[in-house]
Amino acid sequence: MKRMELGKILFLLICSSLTIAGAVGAPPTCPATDVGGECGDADDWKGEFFPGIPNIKYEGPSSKNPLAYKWYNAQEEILGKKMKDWLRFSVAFWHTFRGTGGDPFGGATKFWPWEDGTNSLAMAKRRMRANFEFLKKLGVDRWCFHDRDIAPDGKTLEESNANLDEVVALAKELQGTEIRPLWGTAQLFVHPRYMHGAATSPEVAVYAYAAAQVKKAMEVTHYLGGENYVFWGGREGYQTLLNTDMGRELDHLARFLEAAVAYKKKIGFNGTLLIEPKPQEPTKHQYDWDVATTANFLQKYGLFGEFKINVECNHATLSGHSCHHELETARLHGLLGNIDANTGDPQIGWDTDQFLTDIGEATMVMISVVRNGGLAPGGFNFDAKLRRESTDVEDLFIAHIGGMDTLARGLRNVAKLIEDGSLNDLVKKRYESFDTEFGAQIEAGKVDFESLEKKAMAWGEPKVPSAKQELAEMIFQSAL
Ligand code: XLS
Ligand code: NI
Ligand code: NI
Repeated sequence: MKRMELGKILFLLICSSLTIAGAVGAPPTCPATDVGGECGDADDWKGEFFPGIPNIKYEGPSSKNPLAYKWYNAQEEILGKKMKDWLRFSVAFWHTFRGTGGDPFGGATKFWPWEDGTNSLAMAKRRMRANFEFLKKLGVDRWCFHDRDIAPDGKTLEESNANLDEVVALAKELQGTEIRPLWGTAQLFVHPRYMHGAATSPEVAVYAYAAAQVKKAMEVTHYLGGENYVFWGGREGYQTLLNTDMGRELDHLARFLEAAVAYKKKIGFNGTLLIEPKPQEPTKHQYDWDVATTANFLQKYGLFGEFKINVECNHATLSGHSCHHELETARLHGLLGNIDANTGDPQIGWDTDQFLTDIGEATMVMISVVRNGGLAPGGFNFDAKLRRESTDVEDLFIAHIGGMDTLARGLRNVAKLIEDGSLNDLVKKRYESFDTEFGAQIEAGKVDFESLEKKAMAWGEPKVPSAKQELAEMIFQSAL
């Protein structure tokens, strides 16, 4: 099977598993550690969901304890800010609590002890309790969710909204004063009604349904104290242009986003609206292809200033860019709002959503974040999942600890690079010919072609210096 075909099928399977998680495969009939030993009311869980897992603490780089931070020390100050304020980590509910490990060739591999094999409302509440115990043990005070990961779809929109309200009320109680959503979003890609898109569906009834879902998802995000709201256009794109009026679909998408801006203001939600680009998967071509395409879309429709961008590293590589490129492009446009922290696999051509473990990559990511002065009110959302073969509850912790330590290490490396200063000097030196009177005039837009021609003739053939690329790489490596 061709790589991309396999990728698409895999993605669809992952997406469908978002709503039917627990119903796939053969889950255990009763939770392993259920004190009463009964599977009646799923909100009956007694005791800890993660017995034996301690609160995760910083132990420093020499620690060999897999359940400890080696580089992430929340309260430590680096470059004038606490690590926790640079990094603002968040757990993605869908991967951590709804991921099944399914792939195109096999069903679920993960059967967490608290799952009863249903997608009931009671099960949704129990899962929410597990989420908050997980966050507290990890020492992370932000989480991200889709409406339909946290509460089951009902038979009608009213019923779905009521389900959501019930779970959200519990989440609000469990959040306490410390924990908040980094962002919320609406799942507009799993249900078959969205097969042609949501805001870009040719069916007006689907457009309306999607709007109603976003309206509700914005309300609950606001109610929970969410700091941002995300639009990922999972099916806002096309499979073939032969049946698609692309101009009309883009206009519809812009109208939809305009209405979201108006509603945000109406309900007094002060969070940032974020668009998350992705070039393809599940559609052949998605409209929010990459940061530059999204920036142009916002500009064209007069939406600049109302939205920022959520850069996902694995989406960056799918669009043929590095994550660093996407972050820098967003930053230069004043659009860098949040990062979906994950990574792809160099040999697999789809969105594998792995936890970032590459220190060099993390250092480049953190270069952009530091240049941006941080991400707040955005942060780092672990849009990342355990691989199919990782099936212990403990692996959920190990994966997050690894991802957090990698980014923390990236931050420490940026501090080293800044302190050393030689990479900065190298870049500055490359452009020093513009640090002249004439160069400054060019940069100020005061030099016309005639004066440039005069200079070119006076100067003769330019002497072109080396780019010092290998030296730049050597300096960078020495900080890792
Ligand atoms: C899928 C996206 C999705 C968004 C939220 O590829 O990354 O998970 O982050 O809808
Ligand atoms: Ni994402
Ligand atoms: Ni993704």
